[in-house]
Amino acid sequence: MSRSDRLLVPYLDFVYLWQHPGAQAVMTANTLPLAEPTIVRGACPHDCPDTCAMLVTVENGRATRVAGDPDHPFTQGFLCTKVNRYVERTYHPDRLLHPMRRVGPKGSGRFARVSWDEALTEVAERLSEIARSSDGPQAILPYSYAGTMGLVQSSSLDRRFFHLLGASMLDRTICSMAGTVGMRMTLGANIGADAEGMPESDLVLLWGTNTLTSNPHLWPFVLEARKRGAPIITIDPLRTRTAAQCDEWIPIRPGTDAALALGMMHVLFARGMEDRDYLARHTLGEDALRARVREYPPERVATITGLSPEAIIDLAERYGRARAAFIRVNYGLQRHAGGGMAVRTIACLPAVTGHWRRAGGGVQLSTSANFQFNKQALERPDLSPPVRTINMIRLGEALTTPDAGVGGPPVRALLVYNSNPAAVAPDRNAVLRGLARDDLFTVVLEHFQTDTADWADIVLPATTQLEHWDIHFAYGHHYVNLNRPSVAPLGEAKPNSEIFRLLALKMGLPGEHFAEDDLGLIRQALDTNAEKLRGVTLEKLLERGWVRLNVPTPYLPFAEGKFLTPSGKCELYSERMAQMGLDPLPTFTAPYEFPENVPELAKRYPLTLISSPAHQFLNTTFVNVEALKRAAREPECVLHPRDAERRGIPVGARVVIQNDRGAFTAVARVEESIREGVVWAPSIWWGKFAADGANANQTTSQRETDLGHGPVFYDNLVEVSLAD
Ligand SMILES: Nc1nc2c(c(=O)[nH]1)N[C@H]1C(S)=C(S)[C@@H](COP(=O)(O)OP(=O)(O)OC[C@H]3O[C@@H](n4cnc5c(=O)[nH]c(N)nc54)[C@H](O)[C@@H]3O)O[C@H]1N2
Ligand SMILES: Nc1nc2c(c(=O)[nH]1)N[C@H]1C(S)=C(S)[C@@H](COP(=O)(O)OP(=O)(O)OC[C@H]3O[C@@H](n4cnc5c(=O)[nH]c(N)nc54)[C@H](O)[C@@H]3O)O[C@H]1N2
Ligand SMILES: [Mo]
Repeated sequence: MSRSDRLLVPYLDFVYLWQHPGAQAVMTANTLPLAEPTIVRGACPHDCPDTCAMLVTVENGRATRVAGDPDHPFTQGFLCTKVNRYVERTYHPDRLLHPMRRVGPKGSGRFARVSWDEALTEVAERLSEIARSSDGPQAILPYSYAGTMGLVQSSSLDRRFFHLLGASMLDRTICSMAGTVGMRMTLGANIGADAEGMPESDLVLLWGTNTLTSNPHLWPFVLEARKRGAPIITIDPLRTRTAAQCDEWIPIRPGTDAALALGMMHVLFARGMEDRDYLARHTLGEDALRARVREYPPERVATITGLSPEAIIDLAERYGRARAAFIRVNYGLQRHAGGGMAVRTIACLPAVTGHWRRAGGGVQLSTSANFQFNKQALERPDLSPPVRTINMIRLGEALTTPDAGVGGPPVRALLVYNSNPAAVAPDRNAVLRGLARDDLFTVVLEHFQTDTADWADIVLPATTQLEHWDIHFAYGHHYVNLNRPSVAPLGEAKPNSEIFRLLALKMGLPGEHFAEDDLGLIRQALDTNAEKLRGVTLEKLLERGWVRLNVPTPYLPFAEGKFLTPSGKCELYSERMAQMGLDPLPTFTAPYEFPENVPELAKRYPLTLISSPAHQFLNTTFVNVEALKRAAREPECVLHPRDAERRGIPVGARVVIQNDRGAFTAVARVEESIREGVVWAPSIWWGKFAADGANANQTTSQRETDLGHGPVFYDNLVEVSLAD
């Protein structure tokens, strides 16, 4: 059997299986157990820029190995620490395999098995009752994020279901919106330089990103650039494992990146290092920007950023001398009050120096806006009546003090899928108070009994990526990936799409909106005239697993200007921001909890807590995979030796990290790998795995960023003290 035949067999099986749902047992028994191992092409579903092409080995109907596709230009044949454990995660003894109904008090985690029919009937009845009540359907709130980034399992029939119901909308802001809007205001869309051009770069800035942890498949491109002579610099308050591998670490104070970028532009203009031709042709507001950056001389920027004036000048000069500097920003640096402005300000740099002209030059936060799938057809927003929108980062408020925040009826039903809000949402104490409400009906679609599932009334078992179809965009490269199922659903698990199909049927919603099967939905996503999707067909995806967007390699989006803003220029000055009542020019916006601006608070809580991703976890996914949990040891925090000494905290001591919002405990590590005044708590732990049941989000706030209504997870003052 050729390799492609071996790829085809499970595909045909599953086409058949999906068209004949009752045939599952027969199919599994008769056709899947091929004598020789079969390799099925899949895609990693996780919320990560890399969206890997995965090869799944199946033997006797069981997945035995996952590997990176060596042919995929970005994945390059390897998977990360976490996804290498995907088989272990899939067959984990704790997988949820059948629907369950709560039998103990709320939050007790006591459940009893029920049939799908019982579970769906109960959900349908409760939702119908709420929709008919005087509170109306807006008392129902979906809560989902990117547990899987596949379009079919994250934003297709689920959306249609809630739209037809007239449920409240959810503003999905928890990660990327501040930076996304910052990019839109400046470049016109959240797109940027192509990682595949990075080898041509002569200077790489990893700015607010822990590449080796959060975007590891970029690393080979970083190394290639370095091999050809480019210095690699990390700008981060922590000397992360990435910073440790770089040529230089610039330990900036949290939340001050815009000031650094303004200071760099000050030096660039003062030294005449700008590209006048690029500025004249392709930007709007050059004179206003020149005037603005005059307010940010290196001495002032040094005070704000905690760096020396020399370091700022040196960085600016190196940036100015480079011909094609590649700035990789990521979402870490935008989790502060001024996150949108910070990303926007950094995004002005390559227009000042004209680096966009050359391969390897420019800035990348994301590539996602290039993937212009037909989302209208998939999600059908037109089916919804006008309804309120609730910001997902303010779930605590929405559940506990509806009048103070969102207005409208109280939230009486919460349907959670692809997310674990009881652990990931800020101000966890408020969230848990909300989830504990006896009058709240909570349904959780999950793989595992997470912190959130513990609060459910009904738990529904969902399939993993090995068990369902999907199609994927990416936010760190330019390839569409297809995911084929490689094994039959475990136990009674069902894909999210199927669960919403069945629920719609139970509730008597118009069947025509739920008629397509999952492959039909994939076809719909691809059914578009969008230029960049030209040539990306299901046939090619089935054959190869992935297809490059219709863009050159490397893709130079702004080599000749053609920005996607209203003016068609890089908007150094943004009229749209002026209309929003914001500063139309790049500026430094201090964090909410910037010590010198809040001296009283800073006296009690002098340290800034950064709770960015642990290497072994993907948000809260994989925390329950034994090997990874063991590698991450236990909830820890890293303190600078002087901060530890001042508090009498020895290495290995158990400490309490707290502020007025809440507290959690961790074991102290004391290292020079962090700026003084900053604490790092690798995250996101499941509360239930911690001795005190708490995690870092006990201390984070529900406040919003300047742009995009995003979260401010790292804009967070705390004190650390010895636990008794
Ligand atoms: N292993 C792993 N990979 C992941 C994830 C995960 O949980 N685990 N999460 C995925 C998700 S959802 C996302 S959004 C991406 C996030 O990708 P990244 O943004 O790369 O990840 P973070 O670790 O959140 O942030 C990167 C770094 O920003 C630094 N930082 C914090 N505040 C500031 C600041 O004000 N200025 C500067 N310059 N640096 C700052 C932190 O110290 C951290 O080292 O990663 C994805 N990849
Ligand atoms: N303190 C702090 N908090 C943070 C962050 C931080 O850095 N610090 N990072 C923030 C960021 S960037 C993000 S993106 C959010 C992430 O928050 P979430 O999107 O909630 O991410 P996860 O915690 O990984 O939870 C995803 C859940 O979806 C489930 N899941 C996966 N696939 C499927 C499926 O096909 N069907 C169903 N029904 N379920 C599925 C997984 O089992 C998992 O429990 O967290 C945010 N919270
Ligand atoms: Mo994220």
